[in-house]
Amino acid sequence: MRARMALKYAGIQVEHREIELRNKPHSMLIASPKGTVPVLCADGLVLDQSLDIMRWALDKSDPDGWREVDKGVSQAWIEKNDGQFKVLLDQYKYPNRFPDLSQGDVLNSAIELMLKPMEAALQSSKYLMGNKMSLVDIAIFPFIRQFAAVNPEQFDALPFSSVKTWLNQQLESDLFNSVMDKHPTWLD
Ligand SMILES: N[C@@H](CCC(=O)N[C@@H](CS)C(=O)NCC(=O)O)C(=O)O
Repeated sequence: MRARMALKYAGIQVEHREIELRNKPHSMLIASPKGTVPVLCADGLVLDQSLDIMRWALDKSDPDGWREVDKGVSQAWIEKNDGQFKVLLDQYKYPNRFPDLSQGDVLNSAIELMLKPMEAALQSSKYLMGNKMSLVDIAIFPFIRQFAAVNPEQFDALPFSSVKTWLNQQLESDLFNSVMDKHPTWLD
């Protein structure tokens, strides 16, 4: 989702090949044996990390200055999201895979790690890195969207009104909605 959003924002046209994860096309695995999505083939490169695709797109065009933020702080947010928070998100999404973990503990860890710091940042500015949207908001938003969707009632009951406002603003944005269209499945 975040790779699609960055490509769209940068105005980059791609040939979009939607694939089925259960039936990965040979051409995809030839390009990227890692077998995860997204994969971007462009400029003679194969980029198979969504963050790399985002950065590649913004190197081409960054009309609203999504990368004009403090590098250390933005990197710290993204590393925390893609690292520890992603682990908690999977534990929260797939409790059957983690029978030894308590869902309450997982939720509390996610709150302490991510939601509380996000709420603090978003109480003082509209976006995570200040009053302008940045790469950090787009990189993190799909993960918070997934987190909220696991148990919407539980998420709604959390005392993080600024995070909810930020999430809703992203969900209602033209950019997000413009990348949500369905594509036919690519067959080699
Ligand atoms: N760090 C990678 C993670 C990519 C990833 O794990 N993608 C999942 C889907 S969200 C996937 O393709 N899994 C392979 C599979 O389920 O077979 C990125 O951000 O691009």
